[in-house]
Amino acid sequence: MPEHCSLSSVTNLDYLAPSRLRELQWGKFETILKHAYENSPWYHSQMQNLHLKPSDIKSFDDMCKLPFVTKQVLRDTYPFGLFAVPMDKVVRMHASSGTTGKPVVVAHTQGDLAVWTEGVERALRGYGVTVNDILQNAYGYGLFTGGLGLHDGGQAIGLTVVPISGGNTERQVMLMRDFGATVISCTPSYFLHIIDKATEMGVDLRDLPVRIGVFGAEPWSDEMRQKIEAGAHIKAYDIYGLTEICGPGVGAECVHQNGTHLYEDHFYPEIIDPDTLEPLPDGQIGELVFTTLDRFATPMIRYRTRDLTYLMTESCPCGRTIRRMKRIAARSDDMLIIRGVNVFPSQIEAALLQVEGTEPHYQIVLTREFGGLDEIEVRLEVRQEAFSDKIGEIEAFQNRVRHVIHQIAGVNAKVSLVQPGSIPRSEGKAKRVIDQRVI
Ligand code: DLL
Repeated sequence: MPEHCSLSSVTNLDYLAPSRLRELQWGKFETILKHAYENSPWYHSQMQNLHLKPSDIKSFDDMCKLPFVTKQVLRDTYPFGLFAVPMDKVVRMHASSGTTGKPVVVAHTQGDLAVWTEGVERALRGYGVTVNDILQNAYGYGLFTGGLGLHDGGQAIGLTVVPISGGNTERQVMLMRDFGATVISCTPSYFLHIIDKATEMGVDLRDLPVRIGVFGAEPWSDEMRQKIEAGAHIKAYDIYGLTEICGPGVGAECVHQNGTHLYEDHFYPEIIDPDTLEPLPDGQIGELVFTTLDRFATPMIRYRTRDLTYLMTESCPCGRTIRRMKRIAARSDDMLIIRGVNVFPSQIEAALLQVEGTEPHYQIVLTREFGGLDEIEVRLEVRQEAFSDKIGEIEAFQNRVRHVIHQIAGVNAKVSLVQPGSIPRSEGKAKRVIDQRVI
C-alpha cells in the first residue's frame, strides 16, 4: 500500500483480497435485494411479475435474471416512487435531469450519505490529499451532487474546504491566490476557463500552491489533461459518479492516472451490450450498470448508466485490487453534458413546444473552442406570421424561448430564429444535435 494511503482505514478497502471483496459484496447484496423487495413497491412488483424472490438469486451470475432500472423508471415513479424507506429516514434529496421537464430524484439516509462521503474521501486520499490541504470546491452546490459531495468528502479528511461553488471566475482566481488553495475541484472545462481568466488577470496559476485538480462530471481527454497540467502545474485526476448512484466518488483515478478505480465494495459494476442487454466480459466495451450494495433510501439494482466503457483486466501498479474502468468518453443515449449540466435534446424540444409561435423544426448546435466553455445555440424555425420585422418583438420572443429552455433544461442557450423551411428536413431520424465541440 502506498505510504500516503496508510493514514486511513477507509482506503484499506481498496486493497482487499479478491475473495474477501466478493464475500463482502455478496453479503451486502443479499441484504439490499431483500430490502428493495420488501420496501419498494416498484422492485416488488417487477420481481413478482418475473416470479422471482430474493432467494432465487443465488450468486452474482443470477443477477441477469433481475430487471434493469433506467432513468425512465425514475421518471415514471417521480417523485418518491422508488423510495424504500419512510421519509423520516431520508436526510437529503438530490436530483438530476430527467429526459423532459421533470428531474430524477434520489434520496439519502444518514448511512447512505456516509457511503457517499467515504467514496469521495477515498478518491481524495488516493490522489494524495491530506488534512493539510485547502480545497477550493468550485462544483455547483445545490441539487447537483458535485458541490456537497466534494464538500463532505473533504471535511471527512479534515482538510479546509472553501465552498465557493461554481461561477464568478475572477473571484475563483482571486481566492485561489489569496487563500492558497492546494486542491481545486470543478469540471475540467471550467478549470481551463479559470486558467484563461487568471492569465487575463495577470495571475500565473503555475506560481500558486495549487497542486491537485479533482475533475469530472463530464468527459475529458488526455489532451485536456495535458493542457490543464501544463497551464497550472498541477496533477489532474478523474473523479467519476452519477446522481442515481450517489454522486461523485463512485470511482476515481489513482496517482498512475490510467483508468478509474471503482469502489466495488459499494457499487457492483457490470458491463452489458446496450443492444442485446447481455453481460459482457471484462475488457469489452459496453454500457456500465451499477448495483448499489449498501444504499437504502433509493437502492439501485442494475441501474443502466448509459456510460460506455470497459473494465480493465490488468492489475494496477498502485496495488489496489478494486477494478479500473477506462475513462468515460461516450454514452449510449443522447444525453449532452453542457458546462457540466446534463441536458437531453427532448428537454429542449419540450421547452420549445411550450412557446406559442414555434415550429417543431430546430437544431441544437454545440461549440467549444479548445480550452473554452461550451456554448449552446438553438436554431429555431418560427411560423411566417410570427416572424415580425420589429426588432423589439423578435428579441422578446427570443427571450421567452430562452427563459423556458433555462427553466426546463437548466442551460443558457443562444436562440437564433431562422426562416420557415430553412432547417434541413430528414427522411429518417432528424439530426437535431450538431456537436462541434473539441474535447
Ligand atoms: O456529474 C456527479 C459528479 C459530480 C461526478 C462531480 C464527478 C464530479 P450527474 O449530474 O448525475 O452526476 O451526471 C452523471 O456525468 O453518467 C457521466 O455521463 C458523466 N460523468 C460524470 N463523471 C464523469 C467523468 C455527476 N469523470 C453523468 N468522466 C455520468 C466522464 C462523467 N463523464
